[in-house]
Amino acid sequence: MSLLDDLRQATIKGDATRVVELAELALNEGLDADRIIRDGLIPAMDYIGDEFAEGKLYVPEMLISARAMQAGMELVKPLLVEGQVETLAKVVIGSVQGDLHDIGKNLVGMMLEGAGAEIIDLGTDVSPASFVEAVREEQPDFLAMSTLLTTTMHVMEKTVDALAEAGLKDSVKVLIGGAPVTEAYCSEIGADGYGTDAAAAVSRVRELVKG
Ligand code: B1M
Repeated sequence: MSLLDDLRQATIKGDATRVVELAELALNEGLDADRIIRDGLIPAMDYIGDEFAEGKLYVPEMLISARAMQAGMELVKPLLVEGQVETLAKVVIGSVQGDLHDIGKNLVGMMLEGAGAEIIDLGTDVSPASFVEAVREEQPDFLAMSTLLTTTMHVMEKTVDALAEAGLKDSVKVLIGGAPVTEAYCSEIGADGYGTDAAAAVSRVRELVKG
């Protein structure tokens, strides 16, 4: 088995110590952080999600694997965020109200930080009112919202509406993403940009900054 296969297996088993060891080994062997995340950690989460959907494992196992993935991401984070001098944009980011998933949101935040953005992370379960408050206080260039649940997607629309009601919609660009989100949904709710994954989110921010 390759190192990345071992990393996938350790993440699936939720063995955070082994995940960190293997990620370190992979870095020492010259694999870059992006490859470790893309070909090691994310496929493990996809596998866990499929097994959960088929009723073969349950929330506690998902949580343990997620913690192992987070441990791996913490290790590679410095490599994703190093080396930027100029600030690309100021970004307020969070997972929407009702959604506790944060791995994808964290990854988007890290990649944006790596591209030179200043990140203000509001965490998970962020209400429209809290997003609006943060936009008013921080005056960011972007408001980035993540959700993985079909049941919480509508909060993105509510947040866009709340921004408009507060007279702040034109002062900030709204970027959305997460598994159930689509380009069509982005247009439908009046958001400014959509990213399929963290790399796409960075590209979208760069495009929107250029105008
Ligand atoms: Co949950 N969960 N979960 N879960 N979980 C999913 C999302 C699910 C698809 C699993 C499944 O059924 N196959 C399913 C959602 C189904 C649906 O709505 N259609 C699901 C469910 C049902 C639930 C619960 C309801 C289960 C329950 O309690 N019965 C519950 C909800 C809790 C809540 O939020 N209120 C729940 C709980 C959990 C845990 C807490 C156990 C844990 C989360 C831990 C954590 O995040 N700290 C968890 C996990 C780990 C998952 C899976 C297995 C993995 C998610 C993940 O981290 N993926 C997931 C199945 C799956 O995704 N395959 C599943 C890796 C991550 C890097 O990818 O987050 O998709 P992702 O981010 C991607 C893109 O989406 C994109 O970029 C990232 C990659 O580069 N992206 C953006 C994300 N945000 C973006 C923002 C952007 C741009 C791109 O711009 C702003």
